[in-house]
Amino acid sequence: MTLNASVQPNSNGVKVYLSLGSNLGDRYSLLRSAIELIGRRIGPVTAVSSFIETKPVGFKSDNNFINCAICIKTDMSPFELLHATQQIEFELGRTVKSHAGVYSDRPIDIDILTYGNAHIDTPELKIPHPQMRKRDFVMIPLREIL
Ligand code: PH2
Ligand code: MG
Ligand code: MG
Repeated sequence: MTLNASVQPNSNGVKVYLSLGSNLGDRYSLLRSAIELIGRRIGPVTAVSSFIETKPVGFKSDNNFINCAICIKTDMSPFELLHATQQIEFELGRTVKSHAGVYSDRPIDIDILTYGNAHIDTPELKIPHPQMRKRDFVMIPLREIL
């Protein structure tokens, strides 16, 4: 994929904001492992928000989430980034993918919020994340690092 100047302002990569969540297993350590793998494989992590405990939104579960937001720089294209984050989810034990807004408990979820100022609308990937502004568990950590 060729990136135009508006999404790749300099050679240090595109600035990307990610939302991370976990509500199964050792939630803090899963988030820390995900951030470590993102830094090693995808690009430097330039900001990490506080980890906040949140009640599940959009589905019923007794397992609260830990959520955070991070900022990274990456040379990956949006789809390379999507596949790299999905690979990390898989390696950290994610087995079930959400379909059409039907959610379930998960050890790790990594969502792309924004990718530079790109707008992408495909079945596989939508950027900016269509639900992000409605979700406190996304926006509270995100505002902290913006
Ligand atoms: N993620 C969802 C659905 N609901 N609720 C909380 N509190 N935190 C999440 O990360 C979360 C959610 C879909 O990915
Ligand atoms: Mg999600
Ligand atoms: Mg997700």
